Amino acid sequence: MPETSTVPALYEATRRSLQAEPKELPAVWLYDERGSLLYEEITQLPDYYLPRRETEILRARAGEIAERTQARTLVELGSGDARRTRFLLDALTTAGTLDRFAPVDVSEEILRESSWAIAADYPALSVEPIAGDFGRDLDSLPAEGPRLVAFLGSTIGNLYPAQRADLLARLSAELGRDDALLLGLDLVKDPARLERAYDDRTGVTQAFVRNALTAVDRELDAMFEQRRFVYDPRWDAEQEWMDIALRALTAHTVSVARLDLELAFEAGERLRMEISAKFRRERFEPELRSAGLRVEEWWTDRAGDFALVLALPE
Ligand code: SAH
Ligand code: AVI
Repeated sequence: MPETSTVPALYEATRRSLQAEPKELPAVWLYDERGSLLYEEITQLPDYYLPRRETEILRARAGEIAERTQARTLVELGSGDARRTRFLLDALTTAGTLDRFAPVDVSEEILRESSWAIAADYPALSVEPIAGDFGRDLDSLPAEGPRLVAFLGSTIGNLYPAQRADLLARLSAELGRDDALLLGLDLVKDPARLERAYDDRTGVTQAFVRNALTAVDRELDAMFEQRRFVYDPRWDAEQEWMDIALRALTAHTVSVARLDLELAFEAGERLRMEISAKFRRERFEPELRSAGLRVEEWWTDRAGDFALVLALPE
């Protein structure tokens, strides 16, 4: 689970979310060791097109990104197994500018493993992992520029618009003249395709989401029972996000001992586990602008499913 310093903040955030309307669990609970492995399995699913589309763009553009940014430091937020980051590491190594990689992730196990693997495969690189929450712990990023901050996989879509605005504003304040931001964004598309991507036939996505309940039961001495909930992912057309929840089958109460909470669920009540926002250029570009960033490049894959955006401070 998360680094010790982030635990009290996570517990407090969990209490607030569980008492909110609708009830919710912070998405960080999805990424314990098993959750990170399940997410890696998701990235191999035919219905979950995101990583393949992002790979297509990275393959085509990594060289150009390296040339434009001349990055000496690559920071990656929510790095996970950093599989697709290797396109950037390769291109920046070839360009001869990179000497430091700083992956930031709340899931310590996957951070440790991926840092070891990258340090072994890129021996000239200084690998400096930061175990922490990118919503809180951006103060300790390495200072040596030019820096490229990558936030891949459309993980920015797992933040609410206000959290997203806050993160973009803080990144913009952190970035110097020579630094750049690289964002992977899943784009709005046919809802049927989106719903299939989050409700795959093999049930891996459902297992990934349900695993967060198991994590909360274990870590917070909670008594969530899987059989009392059904998996309920929905496209919210107004917000343009996937709203991913578990829905209570019957009215019942759940105790969360470490938070001293008794939660009453009504029959049919949803417990939101995450949102996954989808983007359009005409809506996202103004968001970047309000944060003091501008789009330098907006690349998409051939099918127009996914975008990779290079943004610079204004
Ligand atoms: N970038 C990888 C992994 C995406 S999965 C890819 O594109 O495939 C999302 C990653 O973000 C997970 O590794 C998870 O542990 C991490 N994560 C989620 N919320 C986080 C937070 N608030 N702070 C830091 N890392 C977070
Ligand atoms: C990490 N993040 C971008 C994934 C997504 O698509 O929102 C998490 C995920 N949830 C279910 N499947 C994948």
